Amino acid sequence: MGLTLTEKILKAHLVDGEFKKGEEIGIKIDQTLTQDATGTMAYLEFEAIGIPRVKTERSVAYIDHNTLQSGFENADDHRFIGSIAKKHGIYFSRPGNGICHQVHLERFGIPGKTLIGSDSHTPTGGGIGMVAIGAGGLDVAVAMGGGAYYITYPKIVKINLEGKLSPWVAAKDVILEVLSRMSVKGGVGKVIEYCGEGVKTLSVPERATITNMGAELGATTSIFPSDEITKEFLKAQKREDVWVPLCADEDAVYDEEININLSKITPMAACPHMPDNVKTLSEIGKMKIDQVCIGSCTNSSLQDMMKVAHILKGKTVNPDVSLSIAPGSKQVLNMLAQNGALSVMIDAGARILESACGPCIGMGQSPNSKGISLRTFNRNFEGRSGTKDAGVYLVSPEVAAASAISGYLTDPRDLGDMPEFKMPEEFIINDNMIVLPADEKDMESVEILRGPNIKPFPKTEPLNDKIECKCSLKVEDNITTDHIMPAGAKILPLRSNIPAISNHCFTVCDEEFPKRAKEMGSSIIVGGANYGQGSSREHAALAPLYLGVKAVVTKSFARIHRANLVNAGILPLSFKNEADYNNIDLNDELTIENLKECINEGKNIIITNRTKGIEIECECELSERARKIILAGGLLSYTKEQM
Ligand code: MIC
Ligand code: SF4
Repeated sequence: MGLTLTEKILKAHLVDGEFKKGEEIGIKIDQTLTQDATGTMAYLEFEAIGIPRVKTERSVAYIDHNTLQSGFENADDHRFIGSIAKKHGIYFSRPGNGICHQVHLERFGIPGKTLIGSDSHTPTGGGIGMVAIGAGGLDVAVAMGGGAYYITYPKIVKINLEGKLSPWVAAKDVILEVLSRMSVKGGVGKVIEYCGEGVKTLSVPERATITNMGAELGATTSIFPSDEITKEFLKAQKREDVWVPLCADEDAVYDEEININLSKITPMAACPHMPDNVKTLSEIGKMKIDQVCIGSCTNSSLQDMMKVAHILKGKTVNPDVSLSIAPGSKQVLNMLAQNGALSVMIDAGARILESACGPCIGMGQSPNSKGISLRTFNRNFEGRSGTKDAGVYLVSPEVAAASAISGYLTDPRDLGDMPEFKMPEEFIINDNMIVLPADEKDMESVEILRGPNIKPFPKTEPLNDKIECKCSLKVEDNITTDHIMPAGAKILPLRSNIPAISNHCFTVCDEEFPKRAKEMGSSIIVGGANYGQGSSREHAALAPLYLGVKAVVTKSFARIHRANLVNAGILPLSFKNEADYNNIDLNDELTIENLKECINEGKNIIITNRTKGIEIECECELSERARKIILAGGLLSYTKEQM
């Protein structure tokens, strides 16, 4: 029986477990990446593990999220990360060099290699045939130290692409189509593999847009084959030597198959407030807009920017619209500067932003009250833009640019003939914003520069046999990590300070939660389905840990967040019977007993609701390794125990 591409790469990296569907497998990690908003914590954890030099083939620390430096905190974090990278063998991508996923694809990604990153959009690397997975900072720290990364052997979904996209229809529309079919929880436990003739019609940046936004499906990752198009891209990056051809075996067996005819796709938008709330532009109809933001790790490649420049050429941004553009990397920005496209954008009235995440994570450019904002980004969760009542629509760069001119949601197909956008034969290569680590012999002398806002990892303790506490919060389905641990310009500078950031935990849902949880001392949270979807931020587990949360009981979890809860030593419990969601309310008194026995023997766990006088059965599916982590009180304690 043949293997899928994902299986081939996973098998070649297997270091622990049985290579069987549904089993937990440990894979060797070749490369890691971190960004600054999750990086400080990841490097504090790496320090705590105590390994002097990274054991990966390549580890890169990017600065791209917290670039709005309205106080000393972010700059201190950048300096800390720069110094720790230098000491421990990590490449350091300085602020200004670009968004981690865009730069990693350009300069470091290698087909057939494994990559984990402390950012949920790490699957961007699947665009060149890597198995690239988003993970919590602690998992990345362990992988930097040479430890395996553990996943459940995924189900593999084949998306068979036929035909070719029509003019003005974009890769963004392809992933929006996939989202509308599979939903934001349809990818949990799965890897999405793109196959078929249509693959050959898509460039590397287009493939990367699609794998990037596979994160919004909840998928473990997404991957394209490595073919002649991948080779040309790497050649233009002067990295042809790392190319290898890779594809699935002809007789590979998939768990699911989906057919998509590219020629039938039309321009679409994900409507507020979920990436799977997808409608065609004609379904949405005429809609006046206030803002357009172009950029983010999903759509900030040179190809995207050239299409935008073409549409803006000789025009003026509509007087009622604010247009911002953030090219994804220094390479992209520099090429736009050299070929004149940047001048076209400036001339049209675009507000050019630095090559960073920016508005995507609420770092500036929050829309006006009740504003309608079209964004080429990947997430439109309520409030993420920084304006709670704004309506954010996720669209392609083509739709975004055309609408910025007209002032209304506009179908770019109305623009007439689309010129051909060719990939350059050579990108401008200048890695002068990547600082190399110190040589091994000089490591000792590198001083780690710590700012006053950088506080240690919160204390954990081994699992108690009995939990007796109240329910401190009850939330509904599809709670995102942006609800649990909001981002934005005001809160992001506290990412290195868990005691301070925990005061903002869940405040989007309930202003009183941090105070209440602290007063309760220990507590349990109740959630709905797909709890913790979205980002990889382990702060969404570390802040509850700091606030005394012992267990989270839900209908179901998103993958990375569940792993982060286990890593933090918080019990992830699922209602055996979903209807029991209705049997726990805020402030109910709850007891769980015999925990150690239940965890050790894989038995279901009974929550006694003393307020209502009922018993609720919960499942706690944990691998052998996850059980040990929970019993030890989290991955950090477990890793130290192992050493
Ligand atoms: C995001 O897009 O939500 C982020 C900000 O990049 C996060 C990481 C973080 O919260 O720092 C992600 O996607 O993992
Ligand atoms: Fe940055 Fe937005 Fe991409 Fe997250 S999704 S890495 S915030 S650009």
